[in-house]
Amino acid sequence: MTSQDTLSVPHDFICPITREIMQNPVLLIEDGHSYELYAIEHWLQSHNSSPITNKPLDDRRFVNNFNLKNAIQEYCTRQKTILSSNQFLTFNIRYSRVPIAWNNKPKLNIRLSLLGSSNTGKTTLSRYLQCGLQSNFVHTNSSVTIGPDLHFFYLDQLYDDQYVITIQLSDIPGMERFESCCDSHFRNCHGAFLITDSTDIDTLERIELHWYKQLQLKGKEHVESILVCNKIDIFEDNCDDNYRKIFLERAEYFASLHDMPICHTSALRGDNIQFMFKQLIIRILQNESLLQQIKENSSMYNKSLFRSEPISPTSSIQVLLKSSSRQNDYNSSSSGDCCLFA
Ligand SMILES: Nc1nc2c(ncn2[C@@H]2O[C@H](COP(=O)(O)OP(=O)(O)O)[C@@H](O)[C@H]2O)c(=O)[nH]1
Ligand SMILES: [Mg+2]
Repeated sequence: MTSQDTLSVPHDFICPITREIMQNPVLLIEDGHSYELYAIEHWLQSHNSSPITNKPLDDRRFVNNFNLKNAIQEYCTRQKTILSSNQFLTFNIRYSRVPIAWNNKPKLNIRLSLLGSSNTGKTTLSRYLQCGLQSNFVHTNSSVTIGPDLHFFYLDQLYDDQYVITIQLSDIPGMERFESCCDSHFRNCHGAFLITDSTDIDTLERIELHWYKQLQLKGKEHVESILVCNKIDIFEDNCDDNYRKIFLERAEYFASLHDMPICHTSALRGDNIQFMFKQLIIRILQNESLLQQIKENSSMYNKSLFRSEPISPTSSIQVLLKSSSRQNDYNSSSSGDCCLFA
């Protein structure tokens, strides 16, 4: 730690002589204060007084202060974790294979679902993440989602300096007649995006009355969610003030009632899409019981699925492969990677 870091550390952890965090604190018996070992030794070579009170010393003995040393070590470890997680927070979401250099690292697999009525923009949001704004693919290929579509991403920063975070995103059909095939996605997901079309208040009502309830009923106990108000571009330009006020008040009420953030997105313009994913992922990683489950699932998963040779393509992986030429344009840094994740 640099001396700049000492500005916010507890006063007792700083040596009165060196003004730095102590590594080997010793207690000078007579004045009752602790000092860095080498500093007090050096001081006593030329002084016969306490460095703090300046009073003459009758007893120049000192002893190790083990309690203080443990407290300082704990503090430094905590600080290190915070610093490394801040570095982690700069992550971007990549739609490609995990880099070859990370093949042997432990993986944590987070499962996310896009939930909401048809036509709210779920598929477009997911496609935006895959392709960015670079291609017309985002808007021209939109068709009704029939079965759950799976897409696989990873984060380009290691979590806790060691884990590769992989993301499995399920794009669930909004039509209720297809819902029965989606129960396992409700059951398994760690986080859900509750998607509304902000120009259509009925889609917010469907979140309140149906999608959120289904998630509570069928999903994990600690599942995290975010309310997404999509199509904010039309909302801003084409909806009248009165409608906007009613929609926003109702959305904010629902979100605060269930303690979830709101995210306003435009899949057309690309507004806030990386941000909404990042927010949900961070909430999941900060949720201790979810993180524990993810670690437990992933340790089995790492053993069975992560191998250096590619896994034989399933239908969902074929979806990924079909758009690989575009994804390579978007994630040019991913060239030369070799391991598929599922
Ligand atoms: N203006 C605008 N149109 C959008 C936006 N998101 C999606 N759409 C359009 O809304 C329609 C339905 O989108 P889609 O992703 O298929 O919805 P899904 O049924 O929820 O998967 C498509 O025509 C999209 O191009 C958006 O943010 N703004
Ligand atoms: Mg769809």
